[in-house]
Amino acid sequence: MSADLQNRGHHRGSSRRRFIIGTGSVLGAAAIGSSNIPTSASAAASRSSSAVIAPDARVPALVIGSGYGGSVAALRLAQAGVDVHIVEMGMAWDTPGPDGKIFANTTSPDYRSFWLRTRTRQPLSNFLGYPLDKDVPRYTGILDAEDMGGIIVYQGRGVGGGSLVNGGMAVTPKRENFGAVLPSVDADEMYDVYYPRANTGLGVSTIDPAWFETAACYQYARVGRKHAERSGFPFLFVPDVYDWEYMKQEAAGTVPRSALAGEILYGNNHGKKTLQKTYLAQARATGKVTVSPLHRVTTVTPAATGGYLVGIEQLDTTGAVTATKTVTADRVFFAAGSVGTSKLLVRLKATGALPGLNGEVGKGWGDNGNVMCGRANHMWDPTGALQSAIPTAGIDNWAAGGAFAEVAPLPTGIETYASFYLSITKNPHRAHFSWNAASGKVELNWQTAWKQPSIDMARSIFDRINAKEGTIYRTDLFGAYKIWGDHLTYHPLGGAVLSKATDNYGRLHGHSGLYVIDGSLIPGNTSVNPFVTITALAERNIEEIIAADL
Ligand code: FAE
Repeated sequence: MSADLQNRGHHRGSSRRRFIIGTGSVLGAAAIGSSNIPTSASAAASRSSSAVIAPDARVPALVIGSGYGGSVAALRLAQAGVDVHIVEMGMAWDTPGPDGKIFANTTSPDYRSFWLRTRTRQPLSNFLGYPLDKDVPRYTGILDAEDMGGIIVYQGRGVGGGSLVNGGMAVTPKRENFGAVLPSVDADEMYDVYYPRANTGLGVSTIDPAWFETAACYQYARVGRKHAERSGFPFLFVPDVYDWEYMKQEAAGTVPRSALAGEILYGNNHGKKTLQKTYLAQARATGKVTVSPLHRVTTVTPAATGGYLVGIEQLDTTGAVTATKTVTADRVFFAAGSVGTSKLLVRLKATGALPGLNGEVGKGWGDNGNVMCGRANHMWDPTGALQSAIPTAGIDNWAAGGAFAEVAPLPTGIETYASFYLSITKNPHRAHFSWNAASGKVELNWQTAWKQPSIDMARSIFDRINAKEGTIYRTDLFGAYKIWGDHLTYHPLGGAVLSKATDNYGRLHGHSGLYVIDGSLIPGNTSVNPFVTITALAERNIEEIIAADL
């Protein structure tokens, strides 16, 4: 064995020991967390500033879900003078837990971290051969790892939807790719008006390039750039909604750390401009928007008196139903996310609650081609013990190889010598949702083998980098000897595709006054991270709906 390799082995060994010690404290933290759930189950939720919906309310506009689509709809309707009520199945996330923080850290998941699970289902399930998942108390936590049979779909739960848990990477697709993303939409309009409007509304900006060059917390991204460029791949800065000035202060030690404390998957306590701080704050400021957290829509059906009867379950923080309500809404906006909206619509059509919906409902679902992998670097290429949880860089091989890869952090707090990537790929497979009357559930026909094209496309980048650098894939992040994180997606898209299940502005066919305004409109792929496109499309559609329908 060469001296280098021996050194490397020694380093890995000590890393491993430190990591295990770290994991011990993580387990400890989880145990403390479990005994510290607020004793009154709904205490945290009920302290929300929201006035929950009355059991017999009648509202002009009801929005199901408070993610990107729902927040845009609520703000623009309110600005047009319409009273809006948002029904959100997750918590308000506006009240600190016993540790004084609203959100749990990525390295120490606790009761706040997962939606109604008794064991964590972490996207990176293993490290150095050791499984990382652990028991947690069942709670209406922030991240849902929804098992759709063949694929785990990660989604945010709470007021703010996916903006609560995502990396904030705010990417506008390249214009030449837009025709494949939303074929029925006028690209000029999107790039001249709605993408700029969405970027402004979301508070998108790019890292200061000079700071990037010197910040210790982006050593991992600089290593990612070096490897990409040495293999001839275009490298680009990716905009984000994180407050970069705040991050500089985190690095300087003058404010509490959030991105630099590894906060991301289970929420950021500072710094990230979630929808709570942007669209939803503006919406509430109109005085015309109210929100019911821990309220889940179960049915929508035409009301005899006009409009729609909306069945709602009120939940406590164990997930138990504490009340049921039936309210009436003149118009209903489905913004429950790709999976949430698709599941509702497929069930409502199949059970006869909304018989007029067409046969396109539930179709055209894709995973945005998500696949993850890690690479093991040489010991002269450390990626840094301190890693900002907010990614800021990407490798673009879309045109040549069908892959766009985020250079992602591994914020473990120790030097791992690992480079980690989430690739978005041009995966051609599309699944559909269908109603299983026997189980009373909506199912997705995704097949695990459908990830192979994504792996092949991601390899168009990483095989080349590994060959050039003389490095190998990590095999310890997703199980024992498993290279690819091909069991999941962060980017569910489709299920109520624009111009198919709806008209070209999201009006559902078959029932007037019902709209889809979230990621389910987009047929499975955006070529980059999706929320800017979801937001821009929602801006476009709501403008037309307000002008023509209200
Ligand atoms: P979403 O934001 O999912 O909002 C739907 C809301 O509806 C949720 O709050 C649900 O709790 C709620 N809901 C569902 N069903 C019901 C019901 N029956 N009744 C009441 N409420 C309901 O939908 N995208 C990027 O562009 N950049 C990133 O860096 C990025 N990173 C990500 C990281 C992670 C870990 C995850 C999970 C996602 C990430 N995404 C990212 C994806 C992005 O968050 C996602 O595309 C959007 O949030 C989808 O927006 P929608 O409005 O469609």
